[in-house]
Amino acid sequence: MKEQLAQIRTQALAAFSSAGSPAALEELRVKYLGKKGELTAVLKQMGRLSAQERPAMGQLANEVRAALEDAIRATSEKLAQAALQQRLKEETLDVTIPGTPVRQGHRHPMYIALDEIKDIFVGMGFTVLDGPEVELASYNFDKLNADEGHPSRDWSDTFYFDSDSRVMLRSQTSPMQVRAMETLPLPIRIIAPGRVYRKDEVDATHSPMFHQVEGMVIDKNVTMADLKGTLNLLAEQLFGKGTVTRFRPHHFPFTEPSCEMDVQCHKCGGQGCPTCKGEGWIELLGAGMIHPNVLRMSGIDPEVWSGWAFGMGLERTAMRRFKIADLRLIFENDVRFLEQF
Ligand code: 2NM
Repeated sequence: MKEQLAQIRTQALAAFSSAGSPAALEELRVKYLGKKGELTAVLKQMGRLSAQERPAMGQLANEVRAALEDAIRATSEKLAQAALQQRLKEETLDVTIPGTPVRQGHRHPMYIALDEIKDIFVGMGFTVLDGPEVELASYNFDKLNADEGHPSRDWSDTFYFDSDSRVMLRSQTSPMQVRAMETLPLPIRIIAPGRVYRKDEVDATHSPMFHQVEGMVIDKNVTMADLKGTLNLLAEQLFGKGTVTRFRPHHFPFTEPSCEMDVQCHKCGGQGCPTCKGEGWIELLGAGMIHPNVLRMSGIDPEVWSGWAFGMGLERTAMRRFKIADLRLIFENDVRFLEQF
């Protein structure tokens, strides 16, 4: 029995010290110290010993047990330490490694131009209005004096939602002007920038969605002179002092008289070049004195009040402002392009 105990001790200690994991160690603990373990089996034989032999053998057995338990505790600690070191090694975080740069976007040049336009008009006492892009045809056409047969009402030009042509994507921001006339107290000075939609194919100068800024003034004794003075100021503040403009007669259903305003070509100074297609002038906006019918339909007495209005394409204005050659650059949103402004 003595030899048995010595053998168990030697074998167990050797086994414990080579255990590679806590699980393996636990298996060994059960193998030697468990209920059906090898040491336990020896202890069960103690009953067969004589009364003289028993105390010494009992002491020896207890010593072996204590030695095994100590060894298990030590090995368990050693394994835990090793596991911790391994985890620390795996989870090493080098805080000195440079981070992945986050690519910054850039404000779109068209919105830079719009901010400038807003500032110019706000400086003259105008309010900036926002409105729905899904509009009633009555606001987009009827109340703007565009009669039933007007070509822009055609299905091939306008995005309608219903077969009765009553609800549509606005084709201009003028419906906002009508809403302003119906709701705001007079006098009115507003601009209405925003998206508008027309059934156009994409090319160098067209897109089915583009941006407009429209504006209007309604007060007593407002004349064409106010229109010209204000729009000349817009051109000078947007394109620089000394910018030359001209007004040509035109026709719109919602204004009478109507005109278009050109700015002299910045590239050639009016001589004619590829930028202005040999014209010397570049068209900037349409404008006119608000038609008495339009005022009347919105409940404003044209005998007392008069007003002027204008509409301009924002993409083309931004292209002129920043000398951008192709409309598609405006819509592509390539950051390398945007960053140049
Ligand atoms: C343009 C040209 C001329 C315009 C007119 C109105 C309203 F509502 F007051 F009648 N809003 N916008 C207008 C006038 C728009 O765009 C080329």
